[in-house]
Amino acid sequence: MTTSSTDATWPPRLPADFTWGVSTAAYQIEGAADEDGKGASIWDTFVRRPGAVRDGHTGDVACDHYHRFDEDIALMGRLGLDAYRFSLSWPRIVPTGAGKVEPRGLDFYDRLVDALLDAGIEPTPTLFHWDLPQSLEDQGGWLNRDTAEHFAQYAAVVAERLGDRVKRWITLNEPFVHMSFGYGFGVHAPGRALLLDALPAAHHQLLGHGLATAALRNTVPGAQILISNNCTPVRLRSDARSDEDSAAASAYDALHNRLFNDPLLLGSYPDLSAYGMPDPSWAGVVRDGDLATIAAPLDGLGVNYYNPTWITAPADPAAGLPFDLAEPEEPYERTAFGWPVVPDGLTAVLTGLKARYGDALPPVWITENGCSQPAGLQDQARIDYLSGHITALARAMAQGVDVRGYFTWSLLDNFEWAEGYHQRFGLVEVDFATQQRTPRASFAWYRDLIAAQRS
Ligand code: IFM
Repeated sequence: MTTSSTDATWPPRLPADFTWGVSTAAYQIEGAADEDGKGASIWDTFVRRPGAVRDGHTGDVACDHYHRFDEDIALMGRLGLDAYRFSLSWPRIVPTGAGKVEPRGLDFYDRLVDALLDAGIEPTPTLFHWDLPQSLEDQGGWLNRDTAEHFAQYAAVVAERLGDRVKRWITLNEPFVHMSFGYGFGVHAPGRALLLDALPAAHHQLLGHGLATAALRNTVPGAQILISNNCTPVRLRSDARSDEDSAAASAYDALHNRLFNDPLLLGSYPDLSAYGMPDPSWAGVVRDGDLATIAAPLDGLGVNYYNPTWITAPADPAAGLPFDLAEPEEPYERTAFGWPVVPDGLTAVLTGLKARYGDALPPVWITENGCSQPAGLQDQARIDYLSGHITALARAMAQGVDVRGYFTWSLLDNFEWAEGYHQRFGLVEVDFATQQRTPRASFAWYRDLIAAQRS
């Protein structure tokens, strides 16, 4: 196996039944945005807003995976994957989000699941990866409690159709990012800049998770149910350690990490007093019984990790948020996106989860980790990124964290939200003009790593 990892512990020896996978999402790869009865999603709408996405890129065609999934599964077969994490497009299955089901949408996922199983790859669908049906957004989206109920009904529909073959399910992808980027700052769909008034979108997503979990358990005997949270270790600059800075870091941790992990694993919300919560509006959002629904037992916690977040006290405390985002002073390597490469942040996230939740922490799955790098087939920087992070997760396992699987983001270069096609996360390069797929050096590296783990 070729790797340039300088870590003496490379390659780590992970358990024989450790799951190796890749991750994708529907809007980022499928294309076929208006095909076979699919309804519009908030991303179909948002990409048409002038200036919303770099260079006006859209996911209309993306990787054309809808028509080329056989070719993509063949690539997965060459990698020797155990599992494939993808997302189901809610508006492809229930075009207006509630009510009438589109059989052609279900047929697509039926074919995809069968093809994966034929290739010996375990399908691991995510029910919601940010492409809310536009009709539901027109009624308030995740700010409207009814969306949680509709989500559970949609979960029941897909469980009924796929549950005889799909056993591992992920309800939501990164509800923090959807709440903050989509409803808080408006840089993702649905493009609403509500700041703290976005908080109900957190609760309603979590409620939707809890209701969908019940629906899946009713329909799929032995279902394994996860949720994928974006987790970040919160760090202070070494030159900024005042009490105010520490308070700001704690407030950020509460918003990014604990707002989503505590209700799932402890059945309570963290202290949000730095945000003026609870206030009457929040109290009206969280109703009796909701937290018990949200805290229904999970079979696994999905962790998506990319980098730590540096925080300082707000320069202007009256400006609205109790923290400012900061830059680290350390000269970390950066991905093409500009994100610092900090593998030990993954060890910190995992051991931090164990320290906070103890026995309440179910087995953990790294459901996303990867990096954007410049176009080109020789992507040694990606190999270094991945080997560093896999070493970091092995270190957390050595410290007692039960990690069951690792899914690289991503199989293919794809539509990277507000960045359009400018950020390339793929083990496989995609020429978007021809749809030609060409495996990169990291593809062979990941294939060899998986084979070596099994030998
Ligand atoms: O592409 C995204 C994905 O949709 C969610 N997690 C982070 C990835 C990289 O930004």
